[in-house]
Order: sequence, then C-alpha cells, then structure tokens
Amino acid sequence: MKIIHTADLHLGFNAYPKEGAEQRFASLNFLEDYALKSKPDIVLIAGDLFDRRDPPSFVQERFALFVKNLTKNGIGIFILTGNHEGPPNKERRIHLDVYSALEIPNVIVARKMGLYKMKGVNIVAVPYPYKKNLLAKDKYKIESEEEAAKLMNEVILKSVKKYLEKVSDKNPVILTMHIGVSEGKVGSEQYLALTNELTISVSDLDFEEVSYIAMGHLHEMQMLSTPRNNIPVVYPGSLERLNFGEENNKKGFFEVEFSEGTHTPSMEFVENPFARSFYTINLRKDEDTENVDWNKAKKSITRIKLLEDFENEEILKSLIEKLKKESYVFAGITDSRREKDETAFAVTHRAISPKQAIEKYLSEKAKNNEFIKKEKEKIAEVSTEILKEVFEGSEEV
Ligand SMILES: [Mn+2]
Repeated sequence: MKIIHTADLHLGFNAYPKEGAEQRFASLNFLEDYALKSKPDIVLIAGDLFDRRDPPSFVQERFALFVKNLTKNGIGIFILTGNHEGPPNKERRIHLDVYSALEIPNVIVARKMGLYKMKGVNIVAVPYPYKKNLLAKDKYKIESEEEAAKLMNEVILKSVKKYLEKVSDKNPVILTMHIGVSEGKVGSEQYLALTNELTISVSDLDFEEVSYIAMGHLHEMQMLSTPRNNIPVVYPGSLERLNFGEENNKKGFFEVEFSEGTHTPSMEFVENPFARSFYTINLRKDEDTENVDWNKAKKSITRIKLLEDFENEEILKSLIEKLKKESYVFAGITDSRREKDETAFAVTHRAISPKQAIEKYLSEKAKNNEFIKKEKEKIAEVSTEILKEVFEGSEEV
C-alpha cells in the first residue's frame, strides 16, 4: 500500500504577473509524472489544492486532466479542503463539488469531517475548520476568540474520536487535517497574524489506532510525532515556493508506504526540482552589489533587501536597471535599514501587509482630508474588521 501525501499546491496562485506561464503548472506536472511512474494507490492532497474556491477555467481544466490521467491508471485521489478552497459555510458551493457530483470511482472530496474509505484505507478527514461550520451561534455563547478556539478544538477532537470508533476493519487508519499544530514552524511570510488561527497540539492527536497523520496548511516541510505512540505527524509543505519566506525551503511531497500486514509506515521525501526560485540580494554595504549571483537572478524572482549601512543610491539605481533586464522577474526593494516593514521606493508586491497598507493609505489621505484626519483610527479599525471577515481563514491578510 503506497500513498503520495502532498498539500498546499495553491493551483492558480499568481506569484508575480510578470512570471512566465510555464511555471503555472510546473509543480503539478512533476507530481503527475512522478505518480504515473511510481503508481501509488492513492494521492492524498491535504488541503489548499487550489488558491481560490472558484479558480479560473484553465486551472480547473488542468486539474481535471490530472484527475483523468491518474484515475485512468488506477490511482485514487483523495482531496481534503483547506482554507483557500473550502466552503466557509455549509451551503456555499465550491468548484471541487463538481467531482463529488461526477461520482468518479476512487476520487473523494472531503469538505466535511468524516470517516472515508478508499482502496481499503480508512481516512479520517478534518478539513480546514471554519468557525461558522463548527460552532452554531445559538448553541454556544462565545465570549472571546480564545474560548472559541478552545471549543473548536474540543469539537474536532471529539469528532475524530467518534470517527475512529467507526473503523471496523484492520486496515491502516490515516488521519488527515488542514490545520496548524502549535508545535509546528510557520514560514516567515505566511501571514496568519490577523486571523486568530486555531492550532491543535500534537499531543492531542495521539490516537493509537492511527498509523499516519497527513497534515496540510503549514508551508514548511516538517516531520513531527506524537509523544506516546510516536505516530508521524507530517507536513509535506507547499509543493511550490509561494513567497520569499520560502526561498531556502526544500519543496516536494512524501511517499508513504505500508508493507503487507504492518501499520508502521516508511516515509520518503521526494523533492520537487521545478518549484519556482526566489532570490534575495542582501545589500549590507555598497560593495555587496558586486556579489550578485547573476545565474541565479536569471532563473529567479529576485528582490533587493537593503540592510545596515547601505547608502549609495547611484549604485543601487544601476543595479535595479540591470536586474529589470536580466532577472527572471524583478520583484522590487525592501528597505530594512529603518523601522521594520518600511519600504523604499515603490512599494513592492506583498512587501507590506494589508493592514499596514490601509494605515499607509489613510495617513496619505489625511494630509488633505479633514474627515479622514479626524476619523483615521476608527476607519482603520473598521477596515481591519472587514478584512478579517472577508479573509476568514485565509493567509492573505
Ligand atoms: Mn492553508
């Protein structure tokens, strides 16, 4: 029994408008080619397969081909929904519902918690937990975010227990979840700051019936295990590099194998050589402009980071001109010499958070608008609240 465990593909994610179309599906192509050669029983996608609930048609089409090519070769596909494509409430339809409607054998979309079965394997699934889905307003009177998180934790663990009790055979049990664990490492640019994200502790997942815990959500590859039963708790990380915070991370997926009659899996990380490349040119002093790795810049989304004593704006300007011509994509400049998060020159893509962008915008407007000047703080507060609503569970804020 062999399973490929991948997560956070974020298909349809547009890193930089100037990036070439060839990168769009480079990582999915790699996964597909690998799966067709290795012939696992199941490809398990632990959430955030798509970057949006309703991805563009060409992205839907490419994934449909993936489904066709794998199922034609007898490979099952198990899709857990993450915060990027999952329904924030029960009624909301999502693009992936198409696959449930088609009832393709050995293709399962788990948008609800439950015990699923594929090719004999028991899969207990916990999609990204939306507050609205888990806690009915009339049922609980929630005083604070902490209390809500605690309640959600209880609901999830109770449900997992319930589904584990329903397992009626001796086949391996896999628990798959799209959620962060409190012991896990969050990538430096994966913004979780605004959303009071729910995390779960690895020690709470120590169910002895479970053989492997297939996680998704954290974009950095990491292998943890439960304290008592030593069950592997594995994040393959995102299949692609999505931002500069992942510049030095290895990208790929896990191949997990259960040999006949055993419940202890062997795991191997398969590295994806086609993940996009990011390159930060750190300029601490003026001479650092001579140490640019131009081969790397040619293949990479490249940015300049100003640090410490860098001063010479003339040198900087000519370096920018050259990078605009010769790098794969020139993403801009971050100025970390002054207060944290202040940016130099043009504000670059995702160089500041949406919250900071609102504050910056309002400060700018306040200069010649008395009303905004007076109500700046209130507007910022309300806008932040709206952002929280809109992006509930998203990493984009
Ligand atoms: Mn996620």
